[in-house]
Amino acid sequence: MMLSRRRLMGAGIVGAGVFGAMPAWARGASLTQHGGAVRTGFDEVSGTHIDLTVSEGMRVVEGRRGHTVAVNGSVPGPLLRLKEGTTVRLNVHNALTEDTSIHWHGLLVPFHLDGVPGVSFPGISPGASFTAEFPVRQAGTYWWHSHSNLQEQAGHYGPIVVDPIEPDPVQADRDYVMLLSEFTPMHPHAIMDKLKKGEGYFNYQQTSFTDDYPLEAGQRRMWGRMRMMATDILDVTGSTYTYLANGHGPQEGLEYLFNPGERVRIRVINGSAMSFFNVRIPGAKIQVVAADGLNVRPVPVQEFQIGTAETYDIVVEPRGEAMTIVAEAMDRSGMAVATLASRPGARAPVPALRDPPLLTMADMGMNHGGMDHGAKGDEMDHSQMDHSMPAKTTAPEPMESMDMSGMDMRDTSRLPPTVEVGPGIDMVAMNPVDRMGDPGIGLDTVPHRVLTYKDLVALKRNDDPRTPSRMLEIHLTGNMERYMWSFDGEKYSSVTDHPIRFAYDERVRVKLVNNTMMAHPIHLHGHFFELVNGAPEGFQPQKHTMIVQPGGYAQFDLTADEPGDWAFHCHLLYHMHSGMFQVVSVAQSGGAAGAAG
Ligand SMILES: [Cu+2]
Repeated sequence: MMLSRRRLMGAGIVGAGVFGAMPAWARGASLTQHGGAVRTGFDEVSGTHIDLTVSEGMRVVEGRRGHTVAVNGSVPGPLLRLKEGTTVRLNVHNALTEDTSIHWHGLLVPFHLDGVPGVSFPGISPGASFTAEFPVRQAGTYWWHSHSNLQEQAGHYGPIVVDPIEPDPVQADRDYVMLLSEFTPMHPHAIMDKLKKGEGYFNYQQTSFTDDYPLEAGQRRMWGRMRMMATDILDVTGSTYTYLANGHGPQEGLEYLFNPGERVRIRVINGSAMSFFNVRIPGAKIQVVAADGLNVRPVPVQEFQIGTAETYDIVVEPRGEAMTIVAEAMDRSGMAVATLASRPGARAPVPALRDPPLLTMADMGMNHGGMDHGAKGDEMDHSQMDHSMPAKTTAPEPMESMDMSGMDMRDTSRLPPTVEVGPGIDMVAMNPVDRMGDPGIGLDTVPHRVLTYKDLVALKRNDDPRTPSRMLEIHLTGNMERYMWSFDGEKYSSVTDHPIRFAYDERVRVKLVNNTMMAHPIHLHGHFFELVNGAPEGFQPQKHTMIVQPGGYAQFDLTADEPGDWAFHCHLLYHMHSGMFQVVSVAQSGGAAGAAG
């Protein structure tokens, strides 16, 4: 049965009555002045000439009201539906009272159209417009978002789907987008201030004398001595965030319709500012068919973690009347929810949040011999906690038997000379290991199959068979207490930058060493890189964003064949804003590097 994708993409939008009126945003006016409300969910815009208007307004999510930045009057903004092989002209109009920008996340574009103020263009002034016209060179699932200030947190983002020229290897009867994000009534700058003032401000799961975490006295003393917290999983949590699926809170009933026996494709996009999600559909088998827009050999899993800015396409064959899609925040402080429904209004049970995970020795970069992942049962009595699954084990690796006295988490002599040692570094991973096979924080002991980067294999052979000619090692560094984040100890500022330089068409292996205890989703603009994940030669999966697990390292191979200056940064918004950002400068063919500085 051929179904209208346009209609289906918008399924689940509430308050559809608003669509009829000519909204204020269509005239480029501020929603605030007109007293208009920002709509939830998105329309679709397609064709070769597309207009996007950025404006502000108020938005209510599950009874909580907040200032928001909307595009074409909705949060998320409209789905850009593009066609591979066409040339698209995107006009961005700024109806805000401050500068704005749009970055086309994952799309291969000339660098001056990439939408990063201060790197590739000056930004779009209030009242001004910017046009990006470029050939669409790829197919797949991507997204767009502001790269100005902290606008992304306030709602300035939306999905991109590019239809392929050639027949799609992924066959499905239904094709949906599930864009994950967060809502907070708090102003993004207020969040930034709170993060600067006190570590763990949003962490309501801190360890204390009266908690019931499975930590023993010795372990508690160890964490205390290091002035670190085993529950420091996400910086901003469900204490202020409502987690959203296509702009809908978990009570707001986003649903995707299906007929029994159909194959349903869901394009899962993590368009959040600060959240990692664990996605599962209890009772369903999930096949991961694409990562960051590019096809992979289908991987059957029951759960996967999606870092901020990553995308995964999945295929499911839902059974029964309804199935719940759960996107649980990595720290399990909340979830986004949607339903696969065989008829409107059909619902399946929503599982309770699982126990909050704890960081482990591996997350501190302390790899010790004989560490046996997943072998330790959790015999603690968690009767105080809300259990969704019996015998769930989120217990940390046993530490009580270890002699902690020889461990110095701040031994900066372990860092290479390329790292600038200063107050911006409060931790050094002692023995970082390749954590490509890691399913992500809190998922190493779940009793079902979870995706890891090692499962990903490109569907098509990669273009560039060359062995990298050099290795570039970059350290992810930070000071949690001061909320400072950096690459190689150097907080980014436009005044002091010296970009990472690549020769044109150079093939480089980049090793990212994470000296912090947080997972960072690192994004390179303008390119795809190949994960060094042990995939068969020529079939390393290509991505634009890669999670580097805490205390570990991850590697990618890059062919630097897109000349110009490109942003390279952690995609956690407040990490980027606090300095975990750098410019990558790729030289013109046969010329000097593009950067001026
Ligand atoms: Cu980060």
